[in-house]
Amino acid sequence: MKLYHYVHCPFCIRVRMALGFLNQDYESIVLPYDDEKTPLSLMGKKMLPIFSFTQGVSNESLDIIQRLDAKNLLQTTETLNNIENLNDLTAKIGKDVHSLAMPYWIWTPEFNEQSRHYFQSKKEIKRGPFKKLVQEKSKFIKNLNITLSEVEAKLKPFYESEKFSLSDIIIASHLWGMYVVPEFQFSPKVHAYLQEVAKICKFNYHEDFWR
Ligand SMILES: N[C@@H](CCC(=O)N[C@@H](CS)C(=O)NCC(=O)O)C(=O)O
Repeated sequence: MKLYHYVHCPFCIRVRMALGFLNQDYESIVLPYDDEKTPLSLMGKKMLPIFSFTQGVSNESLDIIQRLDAKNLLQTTETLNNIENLNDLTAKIGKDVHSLAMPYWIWTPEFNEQSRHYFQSKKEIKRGPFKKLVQEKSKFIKNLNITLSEVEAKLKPFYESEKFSLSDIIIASHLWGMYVVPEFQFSPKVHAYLQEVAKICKFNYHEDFWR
């Protein structure tokens, strides 16, 4: 089984965390962000993650996890029943996290000059110049902290539950990016939650990031 992914991508990270939790071996293939040919030839669109099962290929993170978690060890069924609320929450988190993290992600070893230029030009169409995003950092941090205080209030100790589930993977995947943003600090409770989730999923954000 093969996972084609981008190291920074929260949707790809969902799958990596689920694979870690489920102790599934797989081949990790990190694609350069400007490689259009590989995803187009595998799936007909330029979008990762792509997961190649022994039978069939999929490129929707939640479809991949649903198939991997056939025994529902991640409470995938229950999580997918509540997916609209989680999608709203991750969209809200993603808006601020991406504006804050993207200008830093492009300087990590995942990118070279060409892929950095490709990524930045593409993302600036939607979000505006990265320089401006960095200048407006405090606005995004303020918004994110409001959202995170709402998340924190729902940790029991996992998201709305005493039991770890796919919901935690979905939320944590969107938050790792903040660990590369200077001047940002998670509250002690959210930081402890993320570290616990990482342990459960045998996931090391920095190890892969700075490789
Ligand atoms: N709904 C998809 C979303 C995946 C997605 O948005 N992937 C982004 C990276 S984070 C992508 O491949 N973007 C390609 C591009 O914009 O060139 C999933 O959950 O897997």
